[in-house]
Amino acid sequence: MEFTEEQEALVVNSWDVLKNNSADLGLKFFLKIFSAAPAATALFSYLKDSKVPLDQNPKLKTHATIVFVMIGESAIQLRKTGKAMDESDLKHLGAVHFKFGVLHEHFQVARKALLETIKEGGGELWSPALSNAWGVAYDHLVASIESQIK
Ligand code: ISQ
Repeated sequence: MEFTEEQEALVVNSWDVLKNNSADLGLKFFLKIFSAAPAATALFSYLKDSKVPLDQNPKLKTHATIVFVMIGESAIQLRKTGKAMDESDLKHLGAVHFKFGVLHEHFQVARKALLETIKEGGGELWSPALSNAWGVAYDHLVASIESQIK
C-alpha cells in the first residue's frame, strides 16, 4: 500500500515524541511480543541464562531500544528514499530473520505489539490515522525483509 505524504507527516511528528522514550517503548514492544509468543524468548542468547525477570534485563532493554529505533527510522525515511532500509542493513536483517525461521505470522504478532506500543507512547498524538500510518510503514519494512528471505 502506498505511504502517503499525510501518513509520512503523522509518522514524522509522532516519532519526534516517541523517540525520546525509545528505551521504555522498545522494551514494552518486546515484552508485548513475548507475552503473545513466549517461545520467542528462546531466540535471544542473552535471555537463556539470565536470572533476572525479562522486564529488568539490561541487555534486553538495550537490544529492544536498537530495534525500536531502527523501525522508527525506517518509517521516517521511507518516503524520502523510497526504501524501508539501506541495502546492506537489509541484507543483514534478511539473513538474521531467515536464520531464525521467522514467518509472516510472526511479523503480524510484532505488528500488533508495535501499534499497541505506539498507542501507549503517543498520548494525545495518537489517532486511528496515526496508527494506520505506522502500520503502512511497518508493512513496507516487513515486505523488504521478506523479499530477502524468499
Ligand atoms: C524479532 N525482530 C524484532 C523484534 C523482536 C521481538 C521479539 C522477538 C523477536 C523479534
